[in-house]
Amino acid sequence: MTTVALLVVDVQQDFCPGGALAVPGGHEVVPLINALAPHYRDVVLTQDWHPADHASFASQHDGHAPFQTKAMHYGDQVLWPDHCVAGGDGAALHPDLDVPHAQLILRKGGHRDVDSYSAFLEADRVTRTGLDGWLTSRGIKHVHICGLATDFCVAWTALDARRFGFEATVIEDACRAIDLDGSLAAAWKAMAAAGVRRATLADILPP
Ligand code: VGL
Ligand code: ZN
Repeated sequence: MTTVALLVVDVQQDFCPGGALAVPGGHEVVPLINALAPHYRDVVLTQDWHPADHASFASQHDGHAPFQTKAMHYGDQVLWPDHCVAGGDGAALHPDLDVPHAQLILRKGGHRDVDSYSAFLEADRVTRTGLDGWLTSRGIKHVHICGLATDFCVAWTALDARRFGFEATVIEDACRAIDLDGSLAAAWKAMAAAGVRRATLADILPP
C-alpha cells in the first residue's frame, strides 16, 4: 500500500485510562494499531503537545470548568483539563505502542493561543503543520487514520485530509471516542458529508 499512509493520532498516556483526559477504552487501540502498522510503508505518529499555559486548558480561564465551551478568536473551543503538556509523562506515547518503522512524529498544539485537533491545520484554520507537504512529497494520496479521540483529533484530521485532497479512511475499531454532548454522532456525520470512508481492521488485515 505504497500510496496509503497510516496516521496514528494521539495514542498518548493522557488519553488512556489513568490519564488527565482519559478516553474510555483508549488503551484498547494499542494492540490493534501494533497489528495494523506493519502493513504500511509510511506511518505517522502524532502527539498532542501543549505548553503548560495552553489556551485550551480550563485552568487558564477564570470561572470556567473543564468541558465547558468558550468563544475564542478562532471560534468556539471546548475547555479541557490540563493534558499533554510538552515533555511531560502524560504527553508520552503509550509505552506499549510498538511502531518502530514510523518515520514522522508530528507534534501539534504547541502554539499557546490556538488549539490544533487536526494534524494538518490548527484551529485558526489557516496555520499548517506541514503534514500535507510531507505526505505529498512521498507520493501519498490516501490516508488511513486511527487513534484517539474519534470525535476530536481523529475526525478533524480526517476532515482536513479531505480538504487537502487526500482520500481518507477512518479505521473505526482502532479508534475510541470522548463523546461529549453528541460529539461522536456529529463527527461521523461531518466525516460522511466530506467523503471520509469508514473501515474496520478486518477490511485491511489479511485473514
Ligand atoms: C484531543 C481534546 C483535546 C484529541 C486533544 O486527541 O482528540 N482531544 N486535545
Ligand atoms: Zn489537546
